Amino acid sequence: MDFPSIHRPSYVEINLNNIKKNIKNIQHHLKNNEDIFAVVKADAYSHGLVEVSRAAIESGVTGLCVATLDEALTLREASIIEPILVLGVTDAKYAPLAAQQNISLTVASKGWLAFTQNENFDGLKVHIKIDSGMGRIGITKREELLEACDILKKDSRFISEGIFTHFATADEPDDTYFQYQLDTFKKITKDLPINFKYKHVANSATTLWRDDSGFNMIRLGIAMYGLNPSGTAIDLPYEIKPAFSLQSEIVFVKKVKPKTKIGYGATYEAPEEEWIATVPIGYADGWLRRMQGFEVLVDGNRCPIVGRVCMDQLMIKLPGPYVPGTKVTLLGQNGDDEVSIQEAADYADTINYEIICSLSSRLPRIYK
Ligand code: PMH
Repeated sequence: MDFPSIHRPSYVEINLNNIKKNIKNIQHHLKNNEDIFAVVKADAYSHGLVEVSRAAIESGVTGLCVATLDEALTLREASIIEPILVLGVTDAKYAPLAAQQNISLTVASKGWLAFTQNENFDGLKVHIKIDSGMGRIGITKREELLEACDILKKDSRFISEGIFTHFATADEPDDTYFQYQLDTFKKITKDLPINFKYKHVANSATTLWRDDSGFNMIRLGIAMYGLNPSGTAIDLPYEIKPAFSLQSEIVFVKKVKPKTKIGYGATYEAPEEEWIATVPIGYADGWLRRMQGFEVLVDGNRCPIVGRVCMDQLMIKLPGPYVPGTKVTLLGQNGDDEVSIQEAADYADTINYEIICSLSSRLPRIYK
């Protein structure tokens, strides 16, 4: 359900210019001049599906990747005509809808092709998915792949557009398993009876750090949003800039006496007289309960979140009296300081992807 709370001062701010610059910069560094498909699944990693897709297309990407047919249909409804690939498994009964909307689907097994036998469609573009070691979806055996190719060749309802795989460890310093997957993919796809327009393997990490020569398309996700796919494990080879910040405002301030308790469970007790502010954002917005104790920025000052994060509100300790309406930055720059998405991810013991994807549609997305 998508009903942002716009009469509340909490919002996500998206700098589309940074996304555009990141794409241009990454494109500039491509060694094989691959086509870029921007990965805009999950509401463009929470940045806004349609807005990011338009910005990415303006920056020269060739196509878009989504996770579900619905995400693809939303893009078509927004008059986006570029190629779209659905990366996940789509029920074969929707093959006619996908074909009619010129949406490319993933073929993850020979069996899926059989399921389409009774469906009435024409000109469905497909990409065969090879499971080279991710263990998620895809064909693992050369025999099954050859049979799938055979069906695709004979059945004129299909347009064989691509063949691809996905790496499980391209973001790790040790490249042993990456090489194993790459070799496996090359081996299984050697001398196929179909000449696919696109052979693609690269996610952001592969694009940034690995040699994937021999392929002609990349699926660019997290790096386009300016975040390091490895977290902090591998340094970025060139600069990319985050586009995402999370802002709110103080809506309530009080000076509390020593020993005053704050929040559910009364887990925080003010050791001395303190200024405590309430900020209207909580775990229902995706600002997780485990962010208790993490810091937000007020007027360039780091202020700890005290007491438990509630569903819609949280409390912070101020360095002094600030008035309601004062800006609170939960992610991003404020004054001379910055709370990075990576810092939040490290605190929450997760990855930067999850911090942003968790932020719910109750938070309006505002574009710069
Ligand atoms: N291709 C596929 C098949 C993917 O699943 C993803 C991201 C990408 C490309 C882009 O990866 P990047 O953002 O690292 O560039 N998929 C996921 C996922 O399923 N969980 O986290 C990222």
